[in-house]
Amino acid sequence: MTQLPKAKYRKDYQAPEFTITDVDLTFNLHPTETRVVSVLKVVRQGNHEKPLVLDGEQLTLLSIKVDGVKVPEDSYQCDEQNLTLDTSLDTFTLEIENSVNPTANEALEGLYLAEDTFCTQCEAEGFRRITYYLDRPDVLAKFTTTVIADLDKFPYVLSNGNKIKQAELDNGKHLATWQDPFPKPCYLFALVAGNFDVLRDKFTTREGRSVDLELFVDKGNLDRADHAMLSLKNAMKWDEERFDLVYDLDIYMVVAVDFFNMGAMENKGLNVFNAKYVLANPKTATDQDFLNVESVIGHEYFHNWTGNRVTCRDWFQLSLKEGLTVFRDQEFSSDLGSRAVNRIQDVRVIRSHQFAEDSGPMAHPIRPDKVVQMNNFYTVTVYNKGAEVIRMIHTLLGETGFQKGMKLYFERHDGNAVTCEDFVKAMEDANGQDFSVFRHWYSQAGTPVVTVEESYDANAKELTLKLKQATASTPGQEQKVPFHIPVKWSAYSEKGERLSLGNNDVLHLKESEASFTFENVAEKPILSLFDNFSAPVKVKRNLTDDELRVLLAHSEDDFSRWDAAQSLFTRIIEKAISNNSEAELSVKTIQACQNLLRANTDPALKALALTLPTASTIADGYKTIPVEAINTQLKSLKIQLAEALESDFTELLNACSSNKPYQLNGDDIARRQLKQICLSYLAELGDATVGNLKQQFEQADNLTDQLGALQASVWANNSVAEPLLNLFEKQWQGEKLVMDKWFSTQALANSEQTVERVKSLMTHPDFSLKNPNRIYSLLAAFTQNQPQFHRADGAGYELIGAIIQQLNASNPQVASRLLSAFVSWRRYDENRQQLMKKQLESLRNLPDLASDLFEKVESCLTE
Ligand code: B3K
Ligand code: ZN
Repeated sequence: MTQLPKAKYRKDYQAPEFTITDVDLTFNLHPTETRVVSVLKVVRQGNHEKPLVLDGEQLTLLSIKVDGVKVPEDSYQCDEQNLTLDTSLDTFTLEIENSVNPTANEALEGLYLAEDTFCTQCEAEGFRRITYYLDRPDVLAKFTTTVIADLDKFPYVLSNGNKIKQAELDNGKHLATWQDPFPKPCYLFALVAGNFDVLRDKFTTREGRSVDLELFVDKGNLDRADHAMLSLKNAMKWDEERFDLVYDLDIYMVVAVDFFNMGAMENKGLNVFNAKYVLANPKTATDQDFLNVESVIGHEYFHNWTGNRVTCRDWFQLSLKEGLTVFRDQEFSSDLGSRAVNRIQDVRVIRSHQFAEDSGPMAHPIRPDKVVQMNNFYTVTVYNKGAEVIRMIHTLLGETGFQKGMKLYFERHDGNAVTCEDFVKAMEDANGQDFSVFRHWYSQAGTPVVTVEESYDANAKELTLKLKQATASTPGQEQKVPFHIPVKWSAYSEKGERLSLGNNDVLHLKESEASFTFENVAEKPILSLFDNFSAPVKVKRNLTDDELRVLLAHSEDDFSRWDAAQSLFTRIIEKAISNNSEAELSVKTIQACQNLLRANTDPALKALALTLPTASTIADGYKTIPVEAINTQLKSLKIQLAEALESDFTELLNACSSNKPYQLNGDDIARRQLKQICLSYLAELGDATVGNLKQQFEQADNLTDQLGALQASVWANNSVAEPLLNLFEKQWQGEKLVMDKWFSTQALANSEQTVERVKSLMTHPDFSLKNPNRIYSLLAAFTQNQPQFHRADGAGYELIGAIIQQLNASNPQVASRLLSAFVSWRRYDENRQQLMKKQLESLRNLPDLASDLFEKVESCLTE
């Protein structure tokens, strides 16, 4: 690092001085010296005679020509970040030749070669590692791309758009030329070259146009590609039906690769996917994997309109495409599967991860104001809280109003690079609404806390509800103004009958405090508030346990039923921690759980309601996180529930186990999920369940059941754990994606041996520090193991700290993800704080600290 990385501010946005209208790229692929020739049509936008400043990093410049004439060396400057060309021309053709080294590229950003596949990743700012360019999303150009490669090793050479030419060349090479008719920013550029098996299909749009669908997978993996293809066709159809959006090219390609930093990438017409979000068959993928494939395939497809056709003006606007597209993929999964289950899982992500981000030193609004390294802002805040904000707009406008807003948004902005403000404005204008208070969700970070006070006047038959909101300060935002918080509600009698108190089912809290009065209320009602998690807030409210049990049994909102169970469990744990006593499970709560298990309710909802809150969700309620106490109490509560409900669990386990062959459908998924919960409770009762676990492991015809038995036994420290781990390893060695689950299962075990075990697993033949999936499955999983990562002797911190140092040089993006585990360091006790701080400080002292890590370390250590 020659200079310290610098922050960029949203307020400093300036339109580009130049734009590029057409790009003609030629790649001569070579493992260590790929040549890139780029011919750009450049047009001046500003009035002044400013130089043209292109972005470029880690490139070797070979030549530069303007309008066909070589530029003399004194007319341009080239440093580590920019190529600056002095010119007074307003329109000209710029031809640049440079080379890159794809083999040396372990950061997996730009053009890289990994396991015999050339692949690119350009979002956010990776295109500048391919060639010199205006690497910003508000420069939209038409791309034509020619790729030349060895025919033998790389029979498929792909890029965006339609293939307009292909030819065999001398010396064993071949070429293909691709043309993308839609102007796009360079972050949507993609190139792939390799040898694949291809699954082909077609989709006919509602206009009757036929689209070729091609799915490229590693040789031998065709039997794992069907589900992704089916999901793609479902997504295309769903987007037509629900959002009135039709696909626009004649071909849609998806390539699955093994080396990828994230989940997938929505490059125009050529998605690149992490193989774990494509490959799935019952033996090698769990039910959750199948659902993830559907959701990520959907997500990337939906970007074609929300992201690609209408893109972001600058990277501060990332949530414009990500929040909206997550909302769309959530709705897709909910329309195709169980709405309640999807909603609950989405809320779990917010509560376990987003709330923590909002209360730490990296807290940022869904539209950040300040960024050092953009890759650090692909966060649960921008994505998932961003989707919650879109969902609130949907709640305010209803489906019809929301779709009216979407229509206007596309009418106004198709083909442009725009801002979050443009989106909100379209929603407002299409519906004649005023969102001035609502906009604060875009500008303010932090999680609002809503305090609820209720009073019932039996004489006047009046219920008064007083709501207050407050949001703690976050870095750079001392004072907060009130948010517009939609509060969806329903009301019940003590017996659980639904009461109707007026016809408005959403209250609007727009000030720091507001009162709502309900008249003609015959008896004191139990209000179910924030039904369907209608706003991403924390709620402080004094419901009695009896009232919570009524909501658990009777709320018509499945989310609220689940939430009531979570509140009951959280209370038990918090009480035990504050009294320094054992968790106390009351007879009435046992009864309530038993009633739920015996009720005629969706088995998946039963499973979710009986899943205890995560350690990180509980931790969120504390200023200083009591690591040991949380985990001791969670364990004790789990054992007590297992003992109290043993016969119900056993009965349900048997009822849910079937001899029918595996099928992927909602009912069977739900049944397997409930079975797994029963098994995980029963496993806590010691070796009594050994038979069940071993039996299920051995007889399973699918990975969901097999892995379920393995996890239950390992996490309950059962005596069959080691034998099953060995069997699993023997069966799946070499199957990388399956072995990832074997790594995670061990990394998540709450055992004093886990740190040592993780260290020794790093030498396993299936592990590699070069592959992000392996790092996530073993090391990132380990950081989620609260008691073991946060071991009081610091062994967990040392292990991960050392890995981050190592990855700083090779793959800073992945290193930065691991660093997230240290970001909340001030929330721990003094001893742990010192140990975590030590790791942060030694990172800060690294001579070549990557900007990704620099940004997080600095914000962590700032007083
Ligand atoms: N847009 C990509 C994420 C790119 C991340 C760059 N560090 C995937 C997605 O959200 O669809
Ligand atoms: Zn996305």
